[in-house]
Amino acid sequence: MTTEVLQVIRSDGSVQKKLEPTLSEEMLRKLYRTMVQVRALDEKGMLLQRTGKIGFYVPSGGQEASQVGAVAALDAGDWLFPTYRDPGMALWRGASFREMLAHEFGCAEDRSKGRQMPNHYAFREMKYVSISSPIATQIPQAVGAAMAAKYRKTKEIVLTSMGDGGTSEGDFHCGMNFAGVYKAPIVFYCQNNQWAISVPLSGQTASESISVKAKAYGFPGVTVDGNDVLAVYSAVRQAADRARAGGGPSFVEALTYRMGPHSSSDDPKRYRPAAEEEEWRQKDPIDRFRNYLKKQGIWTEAWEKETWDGVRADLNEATKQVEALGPPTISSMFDDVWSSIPPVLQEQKDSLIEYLKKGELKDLGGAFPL
Ligand SMILES: Cc1ncc(C[n+]2csc(CCOP(=O)(O)OP(=O)(O)O)c2C)c(N)n1
Ligand SMILES: [Mg+2]
Repeated sequence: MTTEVLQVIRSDGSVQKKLEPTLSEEMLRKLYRTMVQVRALDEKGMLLQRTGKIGFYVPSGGQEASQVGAVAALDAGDWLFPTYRDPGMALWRGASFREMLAHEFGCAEDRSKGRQMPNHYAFREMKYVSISSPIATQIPQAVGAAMAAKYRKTKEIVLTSMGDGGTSEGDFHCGMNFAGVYKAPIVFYCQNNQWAISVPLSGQTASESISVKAKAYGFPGVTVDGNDVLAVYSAVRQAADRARAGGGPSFVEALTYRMGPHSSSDDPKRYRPAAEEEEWRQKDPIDRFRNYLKKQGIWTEAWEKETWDGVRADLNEATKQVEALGPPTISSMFDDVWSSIPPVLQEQKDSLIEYLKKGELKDLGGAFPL
């Protein structure tokens, strides 16, 4: 038996009519623009890292449809427990490049004050919960948040995202089991990008698919073409509706590909065949959606140019602004842990400030040491 893969947009842009969601032209344009934003942010992020301006970057090119299609299917008040490869979920909900780059630089305007790893965004007002570095630890947290929403009868639901590698963690199985038993209003969303750093999918699981694992926990699982933004949208929408209606959890697996390296510290040429990368380049999610928009009569060459030019101009402007901000104050490392600072720490803070006043410690560079 093999798992069926849901697809709405065929590779030439034609559509499986009976599966096509009804979306406004404005929504379709926003989906495309956000996917372009993700791709452009990637270009900028890698460039900034390679020129030594930021220490580290996690690209997500190839997974634009997976990120954006999923978040677009939720209500604005639903909770997100994402991974480091989900910047598109924040962009969809209105994060600005300035906020995102401030975080990458770990600069004075970074909401995490340079204390988190780059790409570990957090946007409280968007219910985009701070990324957890240890993979899959966000899953039990997300189930807990879903249970809280259920007890409070808020009608909010939760989506937690994970990679294929994340599904081998104990936290994945623990979260899935608990959610199944207690009918938590949650969508488990796996972006199966075929690799967990250098470990291929075949080294991750002997199951016929990842979505089939949901069956063992007593709820439905589907696999979709993750490079097809409308297929992702439809599957997540269905899962979200079910959760909101009290039907409990669902699992959605999006088949996609990490087109770039795992991070700026990785070189995939050392472990994966160029032919495989080429094969997936042919399935580029932005090209696929563009073909669809062309067939719908929405896309024009002028709009394409305007979209890319606008996004790149925004990014360049945000980069300039953020570069001028400088790092957080050194003494800010004493903030936010205690509601009132204990005497022993106050003493250390005072003595550090005294030391800094002497001017011997001038420039820490502000760079992440990786
Ligand atoms: C518990 C834990 N083990 C190992 C790591 C190191 N690590 C970081 S990312 C990663 C691979 C994750 O792969 P996957 O879940 O498929 O997500 P992807 O990076 O492909 O999006 C590993 C092993 C970690 N961060 N946390
Ligand atoms: Mg992976």
